[in-house]
Amino acid sequence: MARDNFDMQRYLLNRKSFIDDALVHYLKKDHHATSVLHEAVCYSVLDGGKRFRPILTLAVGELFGVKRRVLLPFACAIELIHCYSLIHDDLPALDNDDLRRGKPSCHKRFGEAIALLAGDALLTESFFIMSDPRVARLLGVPLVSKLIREVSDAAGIRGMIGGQSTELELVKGKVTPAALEGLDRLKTGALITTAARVGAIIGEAARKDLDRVTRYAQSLGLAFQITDDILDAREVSDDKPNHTDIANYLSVAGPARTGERVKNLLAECLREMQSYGSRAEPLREIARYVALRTNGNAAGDGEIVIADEQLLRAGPVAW
Ligand code: GRG
Repeated sequence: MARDNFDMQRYLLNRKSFIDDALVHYLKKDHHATSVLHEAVCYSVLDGGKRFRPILTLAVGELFGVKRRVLLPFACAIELIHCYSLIHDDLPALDNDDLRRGKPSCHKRFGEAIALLAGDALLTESFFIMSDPRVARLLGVPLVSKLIREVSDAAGIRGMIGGQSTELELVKGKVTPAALEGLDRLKTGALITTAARVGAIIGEAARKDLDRVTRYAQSLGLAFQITDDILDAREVSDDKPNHTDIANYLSVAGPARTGERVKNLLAECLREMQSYGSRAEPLREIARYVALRTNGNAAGDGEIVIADEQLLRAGPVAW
């Protein structure tokens, strides 16, 4: 598929700034919560983050002809859920990370109690946004109810939280790549898959299209987590010494199999988008970006290069 006329960098900047403006709007202080809680919420959401999930919602929605502003409440709600998961994941009881998005993590900056509450507030706020009566008037109550159910399913015990709790029970040395895939599909994949599906559901995509988008996003979500593991492996030796205890796809499957798996996942993403022609170019580029973001950035011990000559010729995309 020709890619010469598609400017990915511009596309991402444009969509990111659209999402960022909407997030500022949604996080306006229209309540009586303490200033410090509001500050912690804004600190953890604004000024950082690729906005990968909401951009995915926009890209899929636009594929099915939906206007961006109609997609925004759900795109932003999913980003807030993602931001809450990062705050809680960084807490000492879980990953114990001091840094997030290049600055002190929420609990390092505001203390654990406020970080817990900021995460809780963001999760709840996402449902406040999705259940806004103005959204229901625009999309209709049955559709909104279906979408809220979809997001709850992915964010909760059946999805992200379920995956995270499985990870806590991993027994080092007994983990297989297949078991890790199952876990990653929930922990990271469920929210990414829902971000894509929400765009298709709002666009009233036909069953076969929704299935294609679902398969695309499942492969994308898994590739996202595996490439995150590769990127993470570089940091372990630097400022994340406690991460050496955590099994991930790279540590269990090894560099060669990991690179091969990511390449296959990229191929699956591209295959699912084949029938949409140039209209799906943003989704194809997003998949290429995810799969190839480790190129030239391989983990300390292994050369993991997921070659794609076409993309390398086009130059790296900063996101
Ligand atoms: C503790 C509630 C809770 C959930 C835990 C998804 C998850 C489960 C925690 C997030 C922590 C984490 C490091 C997950 C692995 C992959 C991932 C989601 C990385 C960060 O996502 P990016 O790269 O981050 O989209 P930005 O900063 O760009 O938004």
